[in-house]
Amino acid sequence: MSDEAKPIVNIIMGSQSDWETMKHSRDMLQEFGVPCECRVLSAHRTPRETEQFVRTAEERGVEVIIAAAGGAAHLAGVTAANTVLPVLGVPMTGWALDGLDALLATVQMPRGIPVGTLAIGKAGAVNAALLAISIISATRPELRQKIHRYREQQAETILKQKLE
Ligand code: RP5
Repeated sequence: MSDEAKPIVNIIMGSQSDWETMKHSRDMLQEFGVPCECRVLSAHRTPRETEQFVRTAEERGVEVIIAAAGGAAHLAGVTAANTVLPVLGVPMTGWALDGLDALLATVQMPRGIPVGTLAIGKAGAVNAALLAISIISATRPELRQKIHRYREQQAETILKQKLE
């Protein structure tokens, strides 16, 4: 899979201020060679454009959408309401409640419209990409192999760590 190929994963975020965190998601997808498209789209500030982008994702060949937002974070929920694709929500740290607000807003979806919610901030951004890769690897054995190698390398790194 090359970066030139059609995006399989979309990463959307409520503001450009989320990019510093969400580029870790993009970087992880790139590391696995998974084509993605990243956009700033807000549930509040650009509701019509968000809906249009999400509603057309399936026909564009997208298989997973990662949605990141901070504060009263509705983006992942609104995204999930407009597509049957798996939606992975990443809560962003914020000005007053340090991401707890976004975590609760993203994770507490009422029954019927699921959002898979990751951790707040960078860990969530990285893990959203890894989870997206796991999901799409169900039909891509070469990607499954890469996940196995990634896990092995990660374990080797940990086992090599020395304490002073
Ligand atoms: C949310 O509000 C965004 O996802 C961002 O995390 C937060 C702050 O946005 P800015 O005021 O920095 O644009 O919609």
